[in-house]
Amino acid sequence: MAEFSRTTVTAALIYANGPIHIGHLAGCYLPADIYVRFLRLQKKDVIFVSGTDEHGVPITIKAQKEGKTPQEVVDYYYKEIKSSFDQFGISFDIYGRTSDPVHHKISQDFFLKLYEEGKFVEETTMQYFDESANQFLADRYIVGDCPSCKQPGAYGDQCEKCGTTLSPNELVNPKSMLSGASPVLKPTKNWFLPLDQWQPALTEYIHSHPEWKPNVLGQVKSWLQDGLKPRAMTRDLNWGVPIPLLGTEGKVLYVWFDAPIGYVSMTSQLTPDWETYWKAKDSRIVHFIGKDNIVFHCLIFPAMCLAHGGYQLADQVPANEFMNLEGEKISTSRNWAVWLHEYLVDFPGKQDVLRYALTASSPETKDADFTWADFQTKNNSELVAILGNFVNRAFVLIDKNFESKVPVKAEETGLEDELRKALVEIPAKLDAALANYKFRDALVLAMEVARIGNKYLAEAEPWKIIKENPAKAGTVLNYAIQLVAHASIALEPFIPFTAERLRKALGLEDCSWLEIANFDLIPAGKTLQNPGLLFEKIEDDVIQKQIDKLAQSKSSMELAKKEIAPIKETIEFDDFAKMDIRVGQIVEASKMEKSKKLLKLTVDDGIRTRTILSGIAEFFEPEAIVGKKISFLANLAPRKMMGIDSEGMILMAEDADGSLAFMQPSKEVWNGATIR
Ligand code: B3M
Ligand code: ZN
Repeated sequence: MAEFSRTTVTAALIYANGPIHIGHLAGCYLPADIYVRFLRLQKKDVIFVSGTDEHGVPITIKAQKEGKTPQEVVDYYYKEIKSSFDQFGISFDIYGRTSDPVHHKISQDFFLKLYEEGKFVEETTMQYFDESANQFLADRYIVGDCPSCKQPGAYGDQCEKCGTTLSPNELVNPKSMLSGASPVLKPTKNWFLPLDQWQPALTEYIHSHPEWKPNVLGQVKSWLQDGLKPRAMTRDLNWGVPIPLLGTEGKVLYVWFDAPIGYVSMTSQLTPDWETYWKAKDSRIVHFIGKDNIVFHCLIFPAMCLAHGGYQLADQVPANEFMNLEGEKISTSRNWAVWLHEYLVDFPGKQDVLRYALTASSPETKDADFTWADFQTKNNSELVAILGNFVNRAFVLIDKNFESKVPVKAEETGLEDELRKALVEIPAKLDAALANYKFRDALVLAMEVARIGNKYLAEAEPWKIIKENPAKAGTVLNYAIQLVAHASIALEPFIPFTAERLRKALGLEDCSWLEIANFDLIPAGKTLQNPGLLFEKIEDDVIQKQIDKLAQSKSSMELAKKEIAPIKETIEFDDFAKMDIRVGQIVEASKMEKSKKLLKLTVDDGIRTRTILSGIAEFFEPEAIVGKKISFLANLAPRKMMGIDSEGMILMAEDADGSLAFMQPSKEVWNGATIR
């Protein structure tokens, strides 16, 4: 491997359209952070760059759903996402945003250079257009059946069921996400990057990296095998980086064009030396991403960089597979997720526990599964029982018997040779695992330090020998403290909050990775500050609460899936016109004796008041609905119920859970207004 002078580590720019969950953390941010912390401990020159992706259809769709502007959506989630990352100790050197003017400028310059050098193909193509919304339907604005797996619900850019990358024109039965209507084709001009022309160079690039993970190479090679096609780098949309050319109103750069340039623009906000980190031959670039972003980082962005010239291509793209939750795919829409902001409320101060559990079952080579039971076991049987127990015993015994000062090494117990032998093997192995992006293995190796310590104390039993041979007990505790120090370094990348507490307790504030090679890190006589219990047991009821929370998501989903009644048989307009539906106002309401269901309402219909009996008593208190504007069928033949004439029918919507809602006018209208 070539020698590199510096490393640029990026973690995917997540869309700023929702909060983050454990899948995001496990998929890309945690491994990236572990890797960066490892390099920093080695005193390597490294920068860690990430931020939010604030463009593209995912943002505008969210904005439409929430009745907000795209800017409002990204402003809100940028803050929320950044704060979650901060609290979990994801130690970015810069966390930027693609809506930043600096980013707009750098991506426009990138585009212009390609444009001026004739690297794009301008093409007018027929694109789907929603006539009622007056908008072209790029990417996720269009859904249909996947041409590959035939399943419905595939998006214009990708089928999430089978993973195939698509273009809108390939969808079978396309429908607009905006109106549900079948879209029409309309001509529009866009700029395409002829990926086909870059295929030979990309093939060579990929073949020069046989060390990449099989899951990454697999996807990339299958793309190359299918043959790359030109891909539009612009979109007919009004949210994004404007195309820096005249006469392109209503068009922006494709979000996957500007987003990876975001890594560069964010670097430029971090250091005036930004070009070195991206262009110097001795700079190494590593992209941490999830598996759904592989093609963009391994083929499309490299093609852009080759077309532009001057940029280094990524040396590694250690993409992870997905983290599932309790055996099912994490899903935002189904609320099947563990949200970081909720975890922080439910488990305050326990960020390291989640970091630990997620790393221990990281989806490095295949999809993995997070379960609450496993989380509890990882905490109780490993963090508490091994690391916490070992550290606590060492500090408490030194507090009690040696006035909190590290005792000197004197007579040994006979166990020390084996201990040293076991420890000596760890640094090189740990180094290799981390350098090769094997974070699960690395965590096991780092924990091995604590395991060795725990076993040593259990076998040497200093609490027993302290009476008759304090010097020997002192030796054991000196060894134990050295092991605590080693653990604090080895575990730093994984559980940095705990590691910091340990280093503070030991007074080992500035330490580097290489020191792990010397055994004695803490001199005898040094005063220690007992850090207290590092971890606490997590009880069953706490875990049960989380499981119940998920069960609730599931049951509300099931309710929502409750069958939607089929549409009734077609009627003529005349049939509809026979119904006289009006706006009225409830002026009185009371319970009907002997009826659980019925309320007796007096409704002002604009002409007079009339009595309507309505089966809504289970859902509304009479006092609460007096004064409400409602819709009712005014010309329904009167019906006698429980001795009272009911003159009409209140219109109600029935929700998935069976609850009812009044149909109310969206603005104040007069009583008696007709509804048609
Ligand atoms: N925003 C997709 C995602 O959040 C996209 C990543 C961009 S990385 C340059 O998964
Ligand atoms: Zn499919």
